[in-house]
Amino acid sequence: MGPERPGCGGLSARPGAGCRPVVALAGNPNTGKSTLFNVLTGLNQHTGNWPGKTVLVAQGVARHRGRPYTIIDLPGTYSLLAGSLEEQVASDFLCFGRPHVTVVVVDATCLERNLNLALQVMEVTDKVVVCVNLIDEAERRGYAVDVRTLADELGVPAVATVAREGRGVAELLDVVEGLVDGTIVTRPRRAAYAPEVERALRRVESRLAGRLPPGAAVRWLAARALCGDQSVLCLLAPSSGSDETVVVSLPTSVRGPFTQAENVPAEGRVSS
Ligand SMILES: Nc1nc2c(ncn2[C@@H]2O[C@H](COP(=O)(O)OP(=O)(O)OP(=O)(O)O)[C@@H](O)[C@H]2O)c(=O)[nH]1
Ligand SMILES: [Mg+2]
Repeated sequence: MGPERPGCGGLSARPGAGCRPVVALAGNPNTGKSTLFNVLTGLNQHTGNWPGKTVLVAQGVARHRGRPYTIIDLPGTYSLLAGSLEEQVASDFLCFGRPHVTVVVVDATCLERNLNLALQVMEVTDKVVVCVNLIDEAERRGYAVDVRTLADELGVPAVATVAREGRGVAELLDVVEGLVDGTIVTRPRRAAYAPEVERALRRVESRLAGRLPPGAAVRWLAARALCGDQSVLCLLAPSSGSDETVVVSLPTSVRGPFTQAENVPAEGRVSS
């Protein structure tokens, strides 16, 4: 990992967290993450700046069936393809911090927009549960959300909640426990890319593999590199003595599946 890419920094999930499982709350802005966080932790939290950044991240402890969990309230983000500082922090934590479980909090009243992030998180990790929050608001508007079918379609558990009233939170924690213990096994639905994209991904993955900590989200980071994400491309910086140069680029026509971000350059040139 490059020095400017601290990953999870002081909020490291695995090292230093003892045996307490780490659970990240991710989601679009305003989906009820902090409300859920407060219910889970009983406001037993502290907030701190992301190392080297000005993004506030709250961290607290939840207990379920006598077992403690570290809960991380990530900043609201529409995408893991880092555009804003918040997106970068959330993406870095999920890619490098490797929480044991990621809860993607989605707004039941606008599922379609929210599921974009859920699908991206499912590219990074298979330890995912979708928390369909604001169910009360959806019901008030006459929407019925079929959480079971949603879970079947996504290949990961989905739980309906009303975080503001604590509804569904115990069930959510049961699922988190099952994911941590491995009694719940997911099969995240993942994007199938065109053959040329898959070939490019494999090529970048193999170059990234030896430069990342074990368990890092290599495929997702390779996708970010193909989108021209400089922070990932810098991980492919030349090893000393190497003068080999690799051009990582994709035609615009095949970059669509990866990103809708406007600030992603058309191609990234890296040395490796
Ligand atoms: N009706 C209803 N309102 C909720 C629910 N959960 C949260 N809210 C409300 O939704 C608003 C946003 O909640 P937050 O917890 O701040 O949302 P957030 O995801 O942390 O927002 P950001 O940190 O900006 O990304 C607040 O007014 C909450 O009271 C819910 O289940 N039902
Ligand atoms: Mg919040």
